[in-house]
Amino acid sequence: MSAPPVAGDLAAAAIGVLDANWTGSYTLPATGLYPHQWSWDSAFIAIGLRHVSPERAQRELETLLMGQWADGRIPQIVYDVSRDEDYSPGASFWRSTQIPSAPSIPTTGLIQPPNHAWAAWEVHRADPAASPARDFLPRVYPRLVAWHEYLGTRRDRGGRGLASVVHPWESGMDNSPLWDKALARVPSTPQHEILRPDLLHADLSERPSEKEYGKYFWLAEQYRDRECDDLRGEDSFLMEDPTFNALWARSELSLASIAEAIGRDPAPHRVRAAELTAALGGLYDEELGLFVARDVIDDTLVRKATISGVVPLILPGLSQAPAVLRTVLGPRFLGSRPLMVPSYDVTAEDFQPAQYWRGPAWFNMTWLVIRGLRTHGRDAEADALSANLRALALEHRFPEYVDPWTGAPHGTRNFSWTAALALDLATFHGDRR
Ligand code: 2M8
Repeated sequence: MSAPPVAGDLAAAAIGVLDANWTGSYTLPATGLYPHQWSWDSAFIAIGLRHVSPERAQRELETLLMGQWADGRIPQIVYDVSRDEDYSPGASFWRSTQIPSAPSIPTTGLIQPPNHAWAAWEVHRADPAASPARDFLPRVYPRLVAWHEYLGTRRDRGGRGLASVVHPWESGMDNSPLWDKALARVPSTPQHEILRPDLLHADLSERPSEKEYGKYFWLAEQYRDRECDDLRGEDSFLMEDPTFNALWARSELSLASIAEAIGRDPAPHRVRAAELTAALGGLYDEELGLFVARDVIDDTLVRKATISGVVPLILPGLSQAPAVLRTVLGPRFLGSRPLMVPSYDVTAEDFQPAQYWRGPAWFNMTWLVIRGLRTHGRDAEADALSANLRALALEHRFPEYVDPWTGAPHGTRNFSWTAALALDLATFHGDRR
């Protein structure tokens, strides 16, 4: 099956970015700021790449899976050691190859949100004839099952059937206001020198602060020093995040489809998806009308309205969907008439329209909200967001994130998931299902 036609200029420009960032076996998130392979970036990238070359999209995911650990975890970053000076913390910080359960390729010990099985299924669907020829699904299925098993066995630290993240980086939303209270307990004095090569590529005002970086390094050191073993040592940061767990549930539904396609039993995956969807109810905040994070260490809910709390809309059969739809369309988010979905409640006192995960609109999160709106029959709103996302991506050279109202670009440019997801929305079967 050949890829469907996509809107001319945008498709050409997006493919240009993906080609420029392609290393031959995976795609860099951005050539300067992010010089290695990132986990959830690669899954979003594969969702766009499938329209250009399903084989390349398969390769993207399979290269990432080469970094999988024996315990099933898919690491946050798979390092290119030739560029170890260009990003910190690098391979020399993690020393993962000295850990028995880690692979021979250097990686971080942390993880990122589990959108991979969802991406694998979308990649397969883009070319259902060629995919079996390469045995794509039978090859990735056991690895994706092991990944989800890792989450279920090693990361259900709260005992409520949800996975916890042990570091803000694991959420993908590094300095989200959801982590502020928990981070207040974390020292900002790591042993390791805090290097900031990221500041060569983005202004400090658009990146986490020095103090936040101190805490990130401190937490990373603690985890590294216990050989990234989840079952030993104490956690200083342990949070249940709505988007992380919603992506896990969505990916379980995709694992069910994959299982069915290769003659395996889909039922356990459907059961787990339903259990996760039900368990998310424990993060629901009735008053705010969305999901919030739980601090597992002091067993409190962090009652802040962030985009993470509306992403569970990607789940069919979400009982809270009517209220969450009202919230995302209301004054805290789309009711303020932004061009894309702000990452944080625009009515909050500490909302910042240009500061990383504390207000700006992100292309991956807006793409997830578009999918959520379509899942619950809100096509008109999804169409409007999709049009804005595509226009802003092209106009500003595929920025990392934008001011929600003006669309002013921030962070790095020629950012891969922005290109991939804009490309996905520009294709017929990317935006409508
Ligand atoms: C950002 O996170 C990295 C650490 O993983 C960083 O700030 O250096 C986040 O936006 C994250 O979601 C993303 O996966 C990563 C690479 O694009 O960059």
